[in-house]
Amino acid sequence: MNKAELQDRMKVYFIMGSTNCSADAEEVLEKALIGGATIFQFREKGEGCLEGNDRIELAMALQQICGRFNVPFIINDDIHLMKKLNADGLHVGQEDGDLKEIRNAVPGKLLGVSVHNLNEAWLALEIGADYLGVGPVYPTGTKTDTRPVMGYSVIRELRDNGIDAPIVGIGGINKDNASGVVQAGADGVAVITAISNHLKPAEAAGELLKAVENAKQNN
Ligand code: 3NM
Repeated sequence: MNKAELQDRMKVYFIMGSTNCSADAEEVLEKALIGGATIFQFREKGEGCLEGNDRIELAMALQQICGRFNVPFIINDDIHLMKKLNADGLHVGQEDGDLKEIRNAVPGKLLGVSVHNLNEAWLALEIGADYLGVGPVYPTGTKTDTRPVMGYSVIRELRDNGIDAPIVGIGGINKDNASGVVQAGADGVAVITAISNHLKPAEAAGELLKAVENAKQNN
């Protein structure tokens, strides 16, 4: 995938695992993709999450759904699972290990890295990250161990300093505040609950896509 295609894929970056969903995870994903989510990350983490075979089986089912929609399937922080499923990519945070080693372990796959400042962004790009996740933009109740809320400032700082890699903002993003993230310089928004907890995930994804595309047109 070239950079322009990846930038396009960042528009509505849906992330979830079974514990994030108010309904069946497979149904939620299918509806999100019908509504217009452009990329998906499987993140089966936290209290009550699936383990062992159940986790692998859910990942495989979600991967199949992504395949039907031709949407990239990314695995959060689990090189072993990524390789087992031959997923499209891996997303890691700053605490998930040595970035250079991780890059070398998944050649040819998409690699996303969560960053929180300019220095982390340069280091991630230096080792060959394909895109950056920046957050939390807004307060989020979904992940408890986040860095302090940063608003749009870091996204803007990265762009002002010449970073032109694909960027998604993350943390507390919904259809009403998504446009500010794109105006600050992000290519799109990464969300969990705005879609996973919505009664109508297709509608939620569609509204996010519309908000992002409108903001891009106005940029
Ligand atoms: N990472 P919601 S915030 C997985 O700041 C994750 O790096 C974050 O969930 C970061 O869209 C976050 O429900 C949770 O706020 C995002």
